[in-house]
Amino acid sequence: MQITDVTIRKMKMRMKEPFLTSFGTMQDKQFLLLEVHDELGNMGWGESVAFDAPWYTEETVETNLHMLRDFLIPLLLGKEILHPDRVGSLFAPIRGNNMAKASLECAVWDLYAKREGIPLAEALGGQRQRIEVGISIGIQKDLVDLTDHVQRYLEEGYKRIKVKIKPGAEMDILRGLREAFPDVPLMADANSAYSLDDIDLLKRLDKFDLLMIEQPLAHDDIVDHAVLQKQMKTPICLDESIHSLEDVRKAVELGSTKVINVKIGRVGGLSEAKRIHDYCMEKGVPVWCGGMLEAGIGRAHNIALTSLPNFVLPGDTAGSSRYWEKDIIEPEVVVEDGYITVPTAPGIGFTPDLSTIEEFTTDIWQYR
Ligand code: OSB
Ligand code: MG
Repeated sequence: MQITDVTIRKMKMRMKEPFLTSFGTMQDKQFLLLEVHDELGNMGWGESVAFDAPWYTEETVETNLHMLRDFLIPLLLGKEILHPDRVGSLFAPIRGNNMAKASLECAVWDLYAKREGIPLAEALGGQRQRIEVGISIGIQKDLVDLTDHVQRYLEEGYKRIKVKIKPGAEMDILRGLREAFPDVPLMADANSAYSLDDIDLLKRLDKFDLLMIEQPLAHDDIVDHAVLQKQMKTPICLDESIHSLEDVRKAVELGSTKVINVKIGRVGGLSEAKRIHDYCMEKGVPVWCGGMLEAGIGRAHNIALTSLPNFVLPGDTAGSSRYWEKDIIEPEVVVEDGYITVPTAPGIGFTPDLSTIEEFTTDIWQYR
């Protein structure tokens, strides 16, 4: 197949509720949507998960635009592509910028699956008909508010609760939640807010019987996490530190992590995500699919990936209504009894809702 043209849309969508983490607050979400076409008139969609500001990784909406326009799209246009797994090698001369690469690679995967007439999940080797989902709850005003949120999401069926923590806002929160919900699968995500100076405090979190603690230490560390893991019972899960299969291999060999949060954008695309999945499965390391507050297109790619067999823990891919008044796909992503049904239509299996997409588009560029 050949990619003959690419459209980039800059989008702005307001989330129903602001999302607070140890690194900041998000509510008005700006992101890029990509549409690729082939020589036969097929179409594929991708969504960049880069945020406005470089507080999660160094990429932003603007750096993605620059990379796509000046490097990645020119490398892709007009090339004969036998399989989406080959897109990564076309991008190999460009260092880093994984979210930009992933947005385009995911669009090629969608297009490829549509061309083959099969669901994206099947194209990736997925086997599940439905996936189990959890929810990630941002930092709230107080414990009462947080407890209300947890209660509501449990009633909606979510299978696992993740809460954000930061220094000084962890002990009381986790103790309070454990008292209110003694048996709920619970985990905490620190988004790199601690250091080894906090090791005594982190060790005391063991008593809350958490499923795991996500990225407690620096965003670029795998060495200190190994030191911490040796002294903590709670499994450490790496998020920010993982950008490739090589990162996973080193972290697993060092003993820095017992669980991997796979985010398609952070690792540069679905092909690398699948390689990480396969390696972890062989090593007996469970994985789950993280989230980046995606709109429907990104969410659809996450669902397809999560259908692979070693995604054995509930991911952060919540239903559309958790984030948006109106999502950009039809039908919207629905969570029932804690599960999302993996679509069976070709490609991502959801239809982009063009009028809603237009409503939230603030800029548009075309390349051919
Ligand atoms: O660390 O997993 C994270 C949101 C934005 C940036 C980083 C993270 C998150 C989440 C929310 O935890 C996941 C989601 O609901 O999409
Ligand atoms: Mg995280």
